[in-house]
Amino acid sequence: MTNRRNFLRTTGGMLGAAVVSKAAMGAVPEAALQTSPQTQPPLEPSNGRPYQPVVTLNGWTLPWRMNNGWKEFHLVAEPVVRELAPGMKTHLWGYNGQSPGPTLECVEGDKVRIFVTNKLPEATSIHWHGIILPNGMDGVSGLTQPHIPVGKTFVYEFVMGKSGSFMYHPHADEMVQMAMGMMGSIVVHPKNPKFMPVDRDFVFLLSAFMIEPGAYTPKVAEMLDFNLWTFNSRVFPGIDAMPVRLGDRVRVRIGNLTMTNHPLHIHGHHMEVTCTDGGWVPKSARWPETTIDIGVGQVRSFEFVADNPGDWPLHCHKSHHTMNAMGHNVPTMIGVDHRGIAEKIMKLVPDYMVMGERGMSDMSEMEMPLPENTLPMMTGKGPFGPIEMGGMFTVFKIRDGLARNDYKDPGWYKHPQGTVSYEWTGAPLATERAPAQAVSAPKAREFRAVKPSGHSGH
Ligand SMILES: [Cu+2]
Repeated sequence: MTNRRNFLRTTGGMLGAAVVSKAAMGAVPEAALQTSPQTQPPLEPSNGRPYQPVVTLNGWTLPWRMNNGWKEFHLVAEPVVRELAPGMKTHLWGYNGQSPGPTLECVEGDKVRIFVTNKLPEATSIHWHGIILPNGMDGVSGLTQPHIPVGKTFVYEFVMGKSGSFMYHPHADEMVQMAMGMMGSIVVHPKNPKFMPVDRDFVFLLSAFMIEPGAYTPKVAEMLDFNLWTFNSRVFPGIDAMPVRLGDRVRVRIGNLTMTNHPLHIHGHHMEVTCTDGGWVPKSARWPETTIDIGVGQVRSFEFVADNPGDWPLHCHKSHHTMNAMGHNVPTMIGVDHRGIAEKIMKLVPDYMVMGERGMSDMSEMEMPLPENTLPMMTGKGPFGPIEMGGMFTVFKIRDGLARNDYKDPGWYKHPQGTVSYEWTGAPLATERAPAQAVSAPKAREFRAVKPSGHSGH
């Protein structure tokens, strides 16, 4: 996929090996590589302080090595191919084979040394978003350091001072490099593993792309009109489900590197924001929510107790953000009877299809020829039929009896008898409506202002 002759590789199957030990002391550590877009199992720490590792949704954690008390990571900025969902591959820029890059996991107080090698066609740098560090390690090219030229490796050294969830992204030609998918998560675990413990801990980033139907590369100059809204550069149905054991305390850490806010909504549970990228929220300051708005450049971590079994969505509540590539100039055709017109057009264009006359649900089932490398607008199949979603949508699969570290998809929920919405098959229900008023002219029907009758006649 990419030219990486200078680096030894680890493959997806070898990621359990946490220590990159082959590189000689004093040399640059190996750059681990991941090409699978599937969620990788948590990377148990094999050295340093213990912690409960996170699971990166449709991603992975970067292995490290210990070197004289320093935790050493190696990030490689490079062009990557990312599958957004089965049926669509995109040409992005990322780190170590994927966009977003791997999650960096540390413990409060860790001394980290991060090697950053630039294999992009232009200069770059990395900003450690939310981490408090010496100014010269902040990664702002031109301001706090020279750009990392093409082909060169720079070293960042600092202490991960405060536990929480953070991000990393370029601070060089940011508009292009972030629009091309360059970003990653940083999780710093508390020194005391008993502080705010959870059973399942997920992390992912929000990003957005404008990729014209049939194209492979995002339009980097786009500002508002994105058509693919992603969790970790994946769209539903390509976003993995989050399996959760009944009764687990669950934490989800979400960072937003798009150009708009995203109100993330969960079903079946109440959650509380327990951490921001500024720090932990004191218990007395939390309140229950079902939707939390994640602003641009923010990280929010929420927690809930998974006490309600089932398949429960987690999705952005901006409805356009749960769609895949859609044309934004589609007129609303609801209620328009265009049977006669369709017949005439079909004489000229035999494949012509009329859309939207009864809503857009047809889109999720229709076998319409799409341009190559383009996903249907609404998709995903559930146990009861089409789910009619895309973009920022996934499901917590809360089940009794999962093993502690079991992240395998348990399949669809089997509802206990009598707990699923059902069709009314009894006698037709009489509908009482207000009696229609006799109105003579149609124009009077649409805009009728009724003035309050005053008492002036008395
Ligand atoms: Cu959204």
